[in-house]
Amino acid sequence: MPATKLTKSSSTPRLSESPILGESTEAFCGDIRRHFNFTLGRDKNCKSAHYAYTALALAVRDRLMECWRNTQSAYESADSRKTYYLSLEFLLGRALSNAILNLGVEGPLGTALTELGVDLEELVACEQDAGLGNGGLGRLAACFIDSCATLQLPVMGYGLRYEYGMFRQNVENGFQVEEPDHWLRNGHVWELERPELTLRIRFGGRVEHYSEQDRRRRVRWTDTHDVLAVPYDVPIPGYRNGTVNTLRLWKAAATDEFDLNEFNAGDYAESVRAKNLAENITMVLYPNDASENGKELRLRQQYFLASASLQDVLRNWVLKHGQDFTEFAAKNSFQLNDTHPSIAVAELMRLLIDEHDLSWDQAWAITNQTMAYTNHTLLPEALERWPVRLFEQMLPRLLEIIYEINANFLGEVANRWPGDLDRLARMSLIEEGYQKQVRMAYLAIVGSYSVNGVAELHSNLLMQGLFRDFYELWPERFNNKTNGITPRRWLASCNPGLNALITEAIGDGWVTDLGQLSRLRDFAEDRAFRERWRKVKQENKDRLIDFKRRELGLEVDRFSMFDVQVKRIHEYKRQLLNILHVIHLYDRIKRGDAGSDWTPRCVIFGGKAAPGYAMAKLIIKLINNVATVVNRDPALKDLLRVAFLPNYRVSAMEVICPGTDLSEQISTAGKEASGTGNMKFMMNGALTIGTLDGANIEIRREVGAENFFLFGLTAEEVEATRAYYDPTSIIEGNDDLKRVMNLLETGYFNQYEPGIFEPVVHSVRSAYDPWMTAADFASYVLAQQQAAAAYRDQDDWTRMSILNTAASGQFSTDRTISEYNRDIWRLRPIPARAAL
Ligand code: 26Q
Repeated sequence: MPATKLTKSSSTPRLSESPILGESTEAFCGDIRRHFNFTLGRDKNCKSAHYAYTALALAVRDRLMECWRNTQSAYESADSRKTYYLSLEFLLGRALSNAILNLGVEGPLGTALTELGVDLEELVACEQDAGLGNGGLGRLAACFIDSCATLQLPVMGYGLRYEYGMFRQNVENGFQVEEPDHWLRNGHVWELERPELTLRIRFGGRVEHYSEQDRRRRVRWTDTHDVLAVPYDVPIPGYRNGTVNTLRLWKAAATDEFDLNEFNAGDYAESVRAKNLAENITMVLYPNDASENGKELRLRQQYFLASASLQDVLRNWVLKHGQDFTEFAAKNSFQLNDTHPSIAVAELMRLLIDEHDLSWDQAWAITNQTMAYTNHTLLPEALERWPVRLFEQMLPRLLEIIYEINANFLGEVANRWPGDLDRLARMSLIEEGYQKQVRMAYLAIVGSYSVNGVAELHSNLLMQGLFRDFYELWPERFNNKTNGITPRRWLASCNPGLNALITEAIGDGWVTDLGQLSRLRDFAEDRAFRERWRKVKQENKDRLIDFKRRELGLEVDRFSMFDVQVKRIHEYKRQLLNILHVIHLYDRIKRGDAGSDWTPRCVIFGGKAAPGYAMAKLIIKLINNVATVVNRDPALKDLLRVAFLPNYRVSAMEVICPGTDLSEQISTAGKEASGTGNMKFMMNGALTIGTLDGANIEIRREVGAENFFLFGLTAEEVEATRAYYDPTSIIEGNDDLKRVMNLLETGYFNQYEPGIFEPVVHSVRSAYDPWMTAADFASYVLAQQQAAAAYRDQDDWTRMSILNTAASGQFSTDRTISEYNRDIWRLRPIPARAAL
């Protein structure tokens, strides 16, 4: 009997006919019970919340499946243009509450859970964060695909399914200690393995050139060591619109040949080694977020993602259109999330030429009309370069192609600027020197029709600085797309109190049209509304206090100003400047300078340091040592508290940003490309203290200078000051800073750990301090005083808080994605519809 007969006794196969799932309380109750009892095989003796979570997640997932199928079939029959977002990182966080919100089933589901006697919040907390990213760039990718689904755009994400995500951070004796994040250990209900779509990725080997009877030159890449790419699909629901898009994550698996060939030859150990080498590719996320580290395995990951994703797209193309690629560029585009997947430029050329028989010129025209590149950093140390030698060994055919792209490109440059040899050397895709290297950013620019930065200042600095030569050659390629955040996760879901209050005031249209928040401006003038707003903020602060108590055992005054800096730990972000200010506050209290008008503060830090970044780790240690001294001093009780929250992650930010009063965005001007944490705080009604850097500039413009605490040198002033920067005389000339440095230099915060903070002190005193911490200290202290004074007038502070939320409409990724779509992708929205 054929398997398809299993469902219904009919002569036509009916297996794929799916029942419509109800969204009533009864339907949810029944399904959650069924999953608990039958899918998971649990009974009343099972006390673990984990299984209740899984049963609930499966019931919610069932409801996504139907929309998922309908969306894909709508895309299929529209035969529309599509975009593929290629990223080594998707920092998704938790999926359950987001799915519930986007499906719009909180009502019946809530009642069902009450009937079943389980607590939704407790179950939500059972889910491990999907930490498949480092920070801003990875979270941006997650917000982007949320907005694409909400805007019903046919966009698919392609990434890697790391076995271990971002490491877990513990703090021991003030030091960061990393622990592996085995996030899949208890199973992962939000993915579907698609083994039937497995692809083969080649590495190593050698290249043969030969001619066939038709005398066309052909290329054979042989003797390769192949790895399989197995896709896992994750559903990405839009907001209450029936659309569910796909995020496809690749897992590396060894081919059978490994086992057979080597095993038959009798070298068992060698065969296992080879198998491991293959499966290592997607074992772990690289945990550095700002410096390239040149590891061979990282290049393997990048090529693995690029090749698998492109092969997947080309396979679907050929299924539909055969080998006719005339319409390919009209129907497809690829957005490269930084240079990490930029080897895709060369890989698309290889696939089109070697596997699909196109000429060089045809292939180049397609590549150049389908690739688009987003840059996320100005730091020169973060620009990816790979040794030519590594390419020769790992990807010999791709190196040939890169050389040919470079030869053609340099021809174009020479034509435009005859005789300008310096320019040729500057712009070459190959950096000459003791060890030749491929410049990946240049490969991405040359291969793309669009190059963008992520905030206005950042895009301008790219055009005037880092990519100036390329901007002169192709000004039309360059554009700005200021980042955003999804208001579903970062307001509607993480801040239920504010969500309800805003919705009561202006209706719920803001969730998909965030500009409507501007209607809150009028409410800022309404005293009763302000009182309610303040109450919600206080409840959110109490939630944050609970979180701190749970994670840290720290008690704080619920009325103190919550002053928060959470982000990756990096010198350019200047957590050091913040802690210097904390030491200054401590010093003022101790010297009796805390009068009756003192504003009590709780200064909260959180963030991970790259495991190999010694200075960043030392800054964590300094924060913790200062916290110990401050928090145990009874003279400071309720005037000042300091907390380092360990293991900062997406789900922590969902509790932190609603409970924050003051948002610290204090990078050295010109260094933070955009920032997105700044937007999360603003949207949740925090005020910002910040420099004119990244998107801070646009935030300040939107909310008005009078509602933003500005300090510090501008990007231009930073560069102009460098040549004669003299921190020693700045310290000498500023009594506050002098006293702070003295406490540090006399080992006040490290009495039993002599000398450990010397590198920190040295960096502040260095004339070559790239981050110019001392230069901005005085104006930072002043801005902090203004913030403290403003906070004392709670009613007026609340007015400014409302104005911040009201002005945050620009910073929705719905706006960002609409701009990507208008200027770069040019996709038509496709409403999901039920399959016939
Ligand atoms: C590169 C090579 C080898 C290993 C790792 C890396 C690597 C990985 C991640 C380099 C950089 C990153 C991440 C960068 C990042 O998160 N940048 C941030 O992007 C945000 C979104 O655009 C901006 O808001 C931030 O300003 C920017 O710092």
